[in-house]
Amino acid sequence: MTDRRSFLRIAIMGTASLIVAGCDRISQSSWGPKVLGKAEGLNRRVQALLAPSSAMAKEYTEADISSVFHPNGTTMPNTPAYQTLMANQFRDYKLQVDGMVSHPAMLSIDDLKKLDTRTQITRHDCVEGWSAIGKWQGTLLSAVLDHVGADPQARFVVFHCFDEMDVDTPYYESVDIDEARHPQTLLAFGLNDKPLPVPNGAPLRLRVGRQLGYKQAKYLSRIEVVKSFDTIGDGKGGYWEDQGYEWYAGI
Ligand SMILES: Nc1nc2c(c(=O)[nH]1)N[C@H]1C(S)=C(S)[C@@H](COP(=O)(O)O)O[C@H]1N2
Ligand SMILES: [Mo]
Repeated sequence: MTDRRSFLRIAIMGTASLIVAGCDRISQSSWGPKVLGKAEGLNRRVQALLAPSSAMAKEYTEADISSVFHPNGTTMPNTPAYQTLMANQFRDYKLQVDGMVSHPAMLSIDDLKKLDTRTQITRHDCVEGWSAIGKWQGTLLSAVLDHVGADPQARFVVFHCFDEMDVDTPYYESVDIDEARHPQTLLAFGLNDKPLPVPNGAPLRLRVGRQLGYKQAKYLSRIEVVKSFDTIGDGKGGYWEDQGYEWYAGI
């Protein structure tokens, strides 16, 4: 089983790295979305066999923590809303939580700290071919979903970010409810025992232990509980997915 598992994993990662050259726009070329589309079907089917929804991502020790957690993608959102919050050290920050919930809420970092929190040392893998191990501290997303009374009929959680990739196109991502309620899925406010630094997504970002780098949305402004993401962005569930990346980015 172990051999078969690692063989499949290598096969998947090989396919993924051949066709996904990085967090750039190569996938906008005409062959990109087509090839990715095929690989996604395979990846999702194989992944479903390998990783039941309760499988845990590997956790590491303090000794494994990378000395520098390389920042990538946006490292300083340039929107006025973000700049204003940053100027006041995010004291006025509130995460908006809405969509299919019975009690929409605006949650400060202190509010989030009062819900169930967790610290975990996990590895981040970017499709550009680098990894880093960090110690994340955050609130369980499942605790937030319970707090706002998420509708059991909902299927996805969408993460809206402060940074714009193009004019009026903020970064966004999504995960399904299983991934959202997984015990290693955090809204992280701390990295390596310090408040989350701006380059890594201050004041709050998503950490999903079992997914690739681009799923780990930084600079969260709002999370939205939905039944489908048809009306969000171009309807593929994330900024990079709209450019042709896979929505299911399991590692
Ligand atoms: N809001 C936002 N989230 C984002 C990105 C981004 O550009 N904007 N880049 C993604 C990518 S491709 C990676 S690899 C990770 C990088 O996280 P880091 O800066 O902490 O290394 O953030 C992801 N989340
Ligand atoms: Mo990435």
